[in-house]
Formats: sequence, C-alpha cells, structure tokens
Amino acid sequence: MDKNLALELARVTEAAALDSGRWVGKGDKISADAAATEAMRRTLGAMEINGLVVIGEGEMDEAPMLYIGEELGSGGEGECEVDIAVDPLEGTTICSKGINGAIATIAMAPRGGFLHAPDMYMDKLVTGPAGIGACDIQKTAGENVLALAKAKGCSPQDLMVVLLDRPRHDKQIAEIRKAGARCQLITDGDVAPAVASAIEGSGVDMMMGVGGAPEGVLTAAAIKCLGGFMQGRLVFMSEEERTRSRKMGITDFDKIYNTEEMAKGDVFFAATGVTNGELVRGVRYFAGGAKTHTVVMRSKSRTVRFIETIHYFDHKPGYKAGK
Ligand code: VTB
Ligand code: MG
Ligand code: MG
Repeated sequence: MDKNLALELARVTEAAALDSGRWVGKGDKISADAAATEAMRRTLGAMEINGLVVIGEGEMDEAPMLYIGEELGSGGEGECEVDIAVDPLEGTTICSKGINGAIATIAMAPRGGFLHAPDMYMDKLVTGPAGIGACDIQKTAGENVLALAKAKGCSPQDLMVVLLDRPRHDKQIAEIRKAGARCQLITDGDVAPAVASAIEGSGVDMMMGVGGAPEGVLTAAAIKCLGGFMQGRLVFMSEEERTRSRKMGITDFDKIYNTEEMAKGDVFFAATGVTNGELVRGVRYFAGGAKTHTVVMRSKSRTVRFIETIHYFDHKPGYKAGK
C-alpha cells in the first residue's frame, strides 16, 4: 500500500463534503446523499488503483453508484488491489437538518481486508487504547464504564459515553448514569463519535450500542489506526438477514469481532466534516470557496493527520461558488 493513498483519500472525502455541504439544513437527505456519492465516485475513479467496493451504497436498494461490487480507479496493470468501504454521507438526516455529526467517510484495505458486513445492525463497543483488556461487549454497560474509568485512572464522572438515542438503549443509558458517567445521546451518525472516542481530549470516551454494521467496519478501520479498542457483534432481526449474511460469507452468527477481524492489513481511513462534530468541523463556505476539516490515518505507520484545507472554487473545475 502506497502511503500517499492517505492524501488521495482526503481529497475524496473533501470532495464529498464540499458537495453535500451545500445541502446542510435543506431538509432533503436524498439530494445530500446523492451529491456526496457522486463526488466520491468521481474522485475515486481518478485514483490509480484497482479498487473494489465491499461496503457501499445500497445492498438493499439498487444503488446506481458505489454499490457493492463496483470496480473503481484507473485499474492499470500492476496497480494496487484494494478493497473500499464507503459511507459518502454518514448521517444523511442530520445533514438535512443541519445538526452536528455528519461526515463524508471512506476506508481502504488490501484486497480481502474488510469484513463484508451486510446492511443490518451491529452491537458495538468502542473506546481508546485504555479499553483494551478492560472493556468487553459481554459486560454490562455499567461494568464497562467502571472498567474504562479504572483503566484511564479517572472518575466515571469524567467519562462521556455516546449512544444513539433509541429506546433499545434505555437500559444501557440508565446503567451508564447509575455508574456515574455522562451520556451524549445522538439522533444519528455513530461513526464520528466512535472514532473520536479513541482520541484523547476529544470530549467523548466511549461509544456503545446498536447501529449499522457497515458503519461498524468503517469505524474499525479508524480504530485500528488509532490503536483503540473495538468489538462488534451482528444483530440478526430476521431469518432473511441470516440468509443474506450467509451469502456474504458469515457462518458464525454469535461471533464477536475485534478490530483486526473487521479491518485486516495496512488500512487507511479518512473523514471530512459536513456538519460540526467532536471529530472534525463541518464545511465553512466563503465568497468563492470553502474550508474543510479532515482526519486521515494509516494503520501501518499509525499516523493521524488533521488537515484543514482551503479550496478556491475558481481554480477547481467542477466546483461552483455560491450563487
Ligand atoms: C445506524 C447508525 C448510523 O443510522 O445505522 C443508524 O450506525 C440507523 O439506525 O450512523 P436506526 O435504524 O435505529 O435509525 C445512522 O445513524 C446514520 O446512517
Ligand atoms: Mg450512506
Ligand atoms: Mg450511514
């Protein structure tokens, strides 16, 4: 894997954020998602790779682009064979409402590196490096909070735990509060706060609960680069989901996946903020251009870069200044 893939991926998520950023607060999540997806596909197509989308748009609906199985990149002989996981706009609803936490995100691994997670639920537990050997998805939420506080040498009161605000998490939320920690209940978009929980000083320490499995794999790529802790377990809601999972190569339905089992080899991860969040800031437009904030990382070197980029649209074909 070429280390410069990192910068190229930053360009890809920047493009997706710049285009979907125009749809922030417009109440139209479909258009926001389409804008991100088109921009991501255009920029990925220009990369000198033999890319294969393994986590993509529309396993369930027939997506026109960035669908699972789509081949991307110039595909020249001898070019790097990579697997691609994308969520062009993670948090379409929050983007459409202008709420915090929407990102454009992508991850890349050597061929075969990613768990082919079906579009279904995954129970997840994510923390920074301190959680390794301390936290476990088989423990209760309260036990995990206390274990993380102990491992971090802090009080449970110092901890902020992120969960999707759903009735299915009521028990966990009550336990977390009882253990003395604080909760941040988000309406959508668990990738950005999960990744932030592995960055000391981000303001969040742990993400837990049931969210998207594809999002779980993207999270795992980032957590590997950050040396953090993650476990995920698929949550089957129907026989249909079991059938679909079997087709994607999943045989053990109770398996608890660790970071490495979801993202193998030298993986890359990039995310650009569409709206503000703990991980990255959202797109800020100005006369003739915009500023973006991106995090891009690579597991082999464990380099984590935060990139603030100024884009001048007059000099970029395909970008338009505000009308
Ligand atoms: C999850 C979460 C995502 O959608 O997939 C969620 O991981 C859907 O969950 O970040 P519900 O069925 O409970 O709404 C997101 O929040 C956004 O894609
Ligand atoms: Mg999406
Ligand atoms: Mg998503």
